[in-house]
Amino acid sequence: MKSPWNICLATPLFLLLPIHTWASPASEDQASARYSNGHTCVACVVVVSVIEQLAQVHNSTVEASMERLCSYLPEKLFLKTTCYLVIEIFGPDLIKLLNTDMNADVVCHSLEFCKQDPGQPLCHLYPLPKEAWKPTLEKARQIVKKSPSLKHSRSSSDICSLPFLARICQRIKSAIKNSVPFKDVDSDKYSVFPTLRGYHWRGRDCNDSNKMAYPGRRPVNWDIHEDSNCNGIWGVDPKDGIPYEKKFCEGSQPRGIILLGDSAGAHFHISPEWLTASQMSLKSFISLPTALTNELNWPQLSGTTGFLDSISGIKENSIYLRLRKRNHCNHRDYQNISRNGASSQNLKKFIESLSRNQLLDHPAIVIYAMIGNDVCSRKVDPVPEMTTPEKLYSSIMQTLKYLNSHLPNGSHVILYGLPDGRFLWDNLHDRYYPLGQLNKDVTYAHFYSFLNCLQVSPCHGWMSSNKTLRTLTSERAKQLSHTLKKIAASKKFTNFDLFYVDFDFQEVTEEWQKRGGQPWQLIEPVDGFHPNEVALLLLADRFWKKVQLQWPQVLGKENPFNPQIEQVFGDQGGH
Ligand SMILES: *[C@@H]1O[C@H](CO)[C@@H](O)[C@H](O)[C@H]1NC(C)=O
Ligand SMILES: *[C@@H]1O[C@H](CO)[C@@H](O)[C@H](O)[C@H]1NC(C)=O
Ligand SMILES: *[C@@H]1O[C@H](CO)[C@@H](O)[C@H](O)[C@H]1NC(C)=O
Ligand SMILES: *[C@@H]1O[C@H](CO)[C@@H](O)[C@H](O)[C@H]1NC(C)=O
Ligand SMILES: CC(=O)N[C@H]1CO[C@H](CO)[C@@H](O)[C@@H]1O
Repeated sequence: MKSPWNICLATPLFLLLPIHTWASPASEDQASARYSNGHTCVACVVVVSVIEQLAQVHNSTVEASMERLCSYLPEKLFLKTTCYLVIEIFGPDLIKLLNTDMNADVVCHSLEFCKQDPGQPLCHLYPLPKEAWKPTLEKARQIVKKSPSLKHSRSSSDICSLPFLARICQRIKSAIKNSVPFKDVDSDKYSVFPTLRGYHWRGRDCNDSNKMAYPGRRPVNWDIHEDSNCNGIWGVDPKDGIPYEKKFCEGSQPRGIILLGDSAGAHFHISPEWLTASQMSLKSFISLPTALTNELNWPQLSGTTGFLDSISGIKENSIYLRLRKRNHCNHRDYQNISRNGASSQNLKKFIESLSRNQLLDHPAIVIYAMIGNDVCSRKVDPVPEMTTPEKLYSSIMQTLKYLNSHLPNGSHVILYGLPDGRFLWDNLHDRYYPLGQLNKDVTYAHFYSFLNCLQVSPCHGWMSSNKTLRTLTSERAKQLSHTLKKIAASKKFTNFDLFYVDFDFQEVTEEWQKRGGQPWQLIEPVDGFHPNEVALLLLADRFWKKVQLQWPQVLGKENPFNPQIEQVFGDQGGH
């Protein structure tokens, strides 16, 4: 759930090695150097594996395989250019090493992308080579030493510091910055630009020259002249002179949906095609530039605020789309306030980006879903890092007070519990990891232990072969869920009512199995951690059904004018 790790792992391209250096969150702990080294190592092993496997799949030379990888990458964000540059730098070493049958672990250690610190264990993804590790590595080092290629690799832990690449890094950074025109993404809340936390994250702004027009507000003057709430309904019915907004929406109790979530809520996803040599083609990387500018989240497809039809072929819709279907006056009224790495403890740092005016706006449904980071950490001993029930209690009360002073009266807040993440290990540990499928040599158990060894796992507690630890993590998650449940049952707030729902992955798994699926198919294959799109949509479905049954007032009534709205306004201008 921590973004830099994720971004690095996402990169069957060298270019992205540098990205973590500016995508890092503010975690300034002392181990952050090791953390960053860990990412570099993961990225190196992934990239070298992909090159090696492309050569195997196409029965080609290492050189041809590097060329092939670069040729698949899009031009955008200088991905292709950088790829060619990087093979220029590292290609000669890679060719020699891979031609002497060194595997990705050995290659990355000999190029010093991976380092074994004194007193630390040796971290490797693949099973250790048959001959002893030390002589093999020594042999590899000799090969690299004799190599005519640049001496840069000695300090390659941050590729951006290579003189050669510094300029490119700069250009990529500014390219990313410049793709957010006009508006400052931090101060401004709605946007007409899809990524960099634009409308993939919140309802699209409908009038850029009017700051007072935004999704979710109560209409100004019944939107006779313009669409002040961006729901696509405005103007006057020429037949009777009644404003459409009044005719169709008055008394329909419009409401928005706001998610306070973590990377699961934002729908974190690394496409397995980016690292599966056997399926790799030009098409594989089309979505990469967009994904990178969204911090590898796909909120437009997420379970809560997603608005695109799912590509997974599943018919369930996001909660936003359901609310919109129920009452077309809710069109565009969604906000994700989700962050990779978010937890109850750091939510206060970004909850201010929630945008709701108590006096001017419609009520909102706020879903609080911090489903992992309170018990997940990458540390060797994750237990002391976990949020305690006491700490959770006080930070949730703070959050709720904040919400009470920002949400319009009549809002609803729903607290999600934490899942029991033991399903990860139980369903994945003996399955092959994407990089291990070709040669049947790397399972998720290997992958997890590689991440734990490097201390970059998004959730050491659950992604671990240590059963005691997995159980401890689940126990803490259960205590935290219990705390949330207790708060929901006992606390009252003036501007919203408060509910609790379990994060019941078991139910979702059962539903999926009823449809003929397997539990492992609900987990993101590359990170082996996040619920995938299907899981998120099934969860949204469970959520919707529970709420409809127990607290129908949260969802509001079906708007009888929906067919007329469709007739007059069509698709209401997109989301
Ligand atoms: C792979 O390529 C080599 C040399 O081009 C050739 O001798 C060999 O038969 C090929 N193997 C397969 C499985 O195609
Ligand atoms: C956008 O807002 C401006 C300023 O309020 C207004 O003059 C204009 O008509 C609006 N445009 C549309 C398309 O509603
Ligand atoms: C909020 O609305 C409820 C009715 O929905 C009303 O009883 C209550 O007085 C309102 N509270 C405030 C602070 O306006
Ligand atoms: C397993 O985890 C527990 C709890 O963190 C720890 O006390 C124990 O030493 C671990 N066992 C091994 C073999 O690492
Ligand atoms: C929490 C969070 O990241 N919210 C973002 C949602 O999107 C807006 C812009 O569209 C950002 O400014 C927020 O930071």
